[in-house]
Amino acid sequence: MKRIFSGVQPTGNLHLGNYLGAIRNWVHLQDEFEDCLFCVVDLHAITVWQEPKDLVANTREVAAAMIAAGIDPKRNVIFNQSQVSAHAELAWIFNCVARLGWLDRMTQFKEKAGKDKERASVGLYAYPNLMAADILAYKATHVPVGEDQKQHLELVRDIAQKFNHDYGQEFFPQVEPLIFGTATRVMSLKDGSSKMSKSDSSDNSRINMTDDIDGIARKIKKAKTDPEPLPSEAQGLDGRPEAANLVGIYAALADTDVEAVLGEFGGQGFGAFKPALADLAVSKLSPVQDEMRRLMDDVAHVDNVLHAGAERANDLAASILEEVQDLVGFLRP
Ligand code: AQP
Repeated sequence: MKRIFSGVQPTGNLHLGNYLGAIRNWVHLQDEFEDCLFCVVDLHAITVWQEPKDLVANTREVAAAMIAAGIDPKRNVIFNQSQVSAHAELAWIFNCVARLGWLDRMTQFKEKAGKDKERASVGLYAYPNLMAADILAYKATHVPVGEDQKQHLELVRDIAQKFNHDYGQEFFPQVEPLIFGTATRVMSLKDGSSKMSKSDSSDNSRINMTDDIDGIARKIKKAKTDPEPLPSEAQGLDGRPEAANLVGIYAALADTDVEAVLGEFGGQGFGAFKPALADLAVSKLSPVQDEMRRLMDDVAHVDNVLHAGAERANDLAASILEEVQDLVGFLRP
């Protein structure tokens, strides 16, 4: 059986990278896979400090974005992680399966902890173990993610393999990452070498899903570029990260590829390309944003979706967790 699991952290500033690299792809997957769980991963969010009232609002915002983008809550399970205790329970078991050396190699921890890793939370360090629990609590087989999560998924496979080996049973499946689309890594509008990120201190580095039309146009206009016109072939983007990023964003929004975009805009400068990109971004994002705003005004509906989703997720995870507890040797009622 094929089952999809994926998640987004409710850490505020949901951005175009989250939309193009994750949420929008999930909309397509719901037609391909019968069994999809999409999770607002609030347990992951608190690995760095979150103001409690912001966390609640951001949890609803991510759920609203999923629904507004076209993920059907009736056909899929949409829920927030903390409502399903199996995630935390299985994560503890995986804390005891994963090895320190494996976590030491995780580049995301190094990036997020920065120079002062002594002050990072233990949760941030153990984040990939919780991610393994998110996926394996449902024995999910496929996980759509952006490029940045590839290393964590390899660790999920290692944890599953070691658990199966230690407890002598092919219990957990080997998870396959699904990395697809033209926007697997949307970069910062201010620096083409770092990824567009919720936590970037510069708001101009990203297009937020809550930005209005003027904000989107202004940020694209101010985006860093170089003085050369756009090339006619993709190869000509080598060594031009900011140009490559804007062309990639255009291609993803237009549902086409980089070659087709360069076929249209090759030879033209950014003075012509940026307004076209801004118009495209506004026309593609506005309907989703309008629906997001409508949903954010209907908090009861969003909460009901998350609650109903959590009940279904709990049903799916409970029997898997019981089997794990039996394998590990935990006495249970
Ligand atoms: N820039 C990006 N381009 C493409 N995909 C991206 N994703 C994140 N950034 C980009 C994908 O979005 C999904 C949810 O990500 P997350 O909420 O777990 O956040 P993150 O990967 O830690 O990155 P963020 O959103 O920028 O947050 P911070 O600033 O905290 O690092 C994932 O599938 C991810 O691949």
